[in-house]
Amino acid sequence: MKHAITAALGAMLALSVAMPASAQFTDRNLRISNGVNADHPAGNGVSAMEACLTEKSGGATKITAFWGGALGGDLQATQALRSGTQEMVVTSSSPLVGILPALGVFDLPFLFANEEEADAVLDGEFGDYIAEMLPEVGLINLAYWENGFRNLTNSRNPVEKWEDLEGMKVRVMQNNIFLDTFQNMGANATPMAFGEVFSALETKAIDAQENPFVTIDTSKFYEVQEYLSVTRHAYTPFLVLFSKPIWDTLSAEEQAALQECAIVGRDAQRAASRELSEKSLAAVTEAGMQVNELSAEEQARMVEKAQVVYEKHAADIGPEVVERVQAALAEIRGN
Ligand code: TK8
Repeated sequence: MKHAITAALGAMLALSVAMPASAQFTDRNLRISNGVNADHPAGNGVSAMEACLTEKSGGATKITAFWGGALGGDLQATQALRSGTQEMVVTSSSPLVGILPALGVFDLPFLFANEEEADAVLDGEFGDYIAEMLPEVGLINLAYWENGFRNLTNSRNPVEKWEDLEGMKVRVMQNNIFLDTFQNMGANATPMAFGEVFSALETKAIDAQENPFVTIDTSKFYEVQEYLSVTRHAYTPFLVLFSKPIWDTLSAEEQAALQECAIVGRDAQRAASRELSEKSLAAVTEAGMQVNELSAEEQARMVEKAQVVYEKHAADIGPEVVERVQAALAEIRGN
């Protein structure tokens, strides 16, 4: 008897020594979705994350990505995460303000001046502070990736000052802060899911939309839009979200691998986004879009015009949230 136990223990010990790290990983296929196409830098991020997961899990953790809104838009996919029917989504924060109003902070017009500020705020304490609010609504934020600075395109006229928006039918994300930002400048803003934008532009149901250069390029908006005005009116991040109900069934090793690999993905994704941004601008110009920068003076007038949106929405976002982001930015800017 004693002998048998010793033998069994010995066998177990041998087994645990021989066991690869992947023993902590169950075979899983994680579905991740996004509204943009696979050639968007989000694709680079997912590929890098996947390679990292393959290595850490010994091949047990797999990702299947769905592009072009194949699993529904940002909001629909995020709701699927909350109910535990989909594992992951790369989503703009903007359509999720109905789920977590604090996310509206990223929709405040002209909040970030450049990528360095966005990175410092998102990867710093403020980003953690927002991420800590998400489990309560059934979501885990693994990392902030880049969507980028948003610019306006339209089929009507160049926008060189905010008055040029008068009566323009502009598609905005499903978000009241964006809606007010454009209404306040005289536009006729319409909230719409991303998946409907191309055909709404094509049929001229709307005149305009706003997105970063890479999206204007990879979603082929240049085919149905004439003018591109470099407004840089908002930097809305991507959240890389994981379903909380599914997260709670993962091993600690699986959770740690996902967190680490989302950061590996982030670095690849941001690098790709920044590299592609200028190339995309060149590509859409080449494709025939008429591009205009705003003069420094008109840019300043637009920023000034947008200030009322801060006052109007601070209460909804949460005054403390707005104060905290402004404090973080003041620190970065050294004032
Ligand atoms: C992609 C979206 C999109 C966003 C928008 O899923 O809706 O305009 O910028 O690119 O997140």
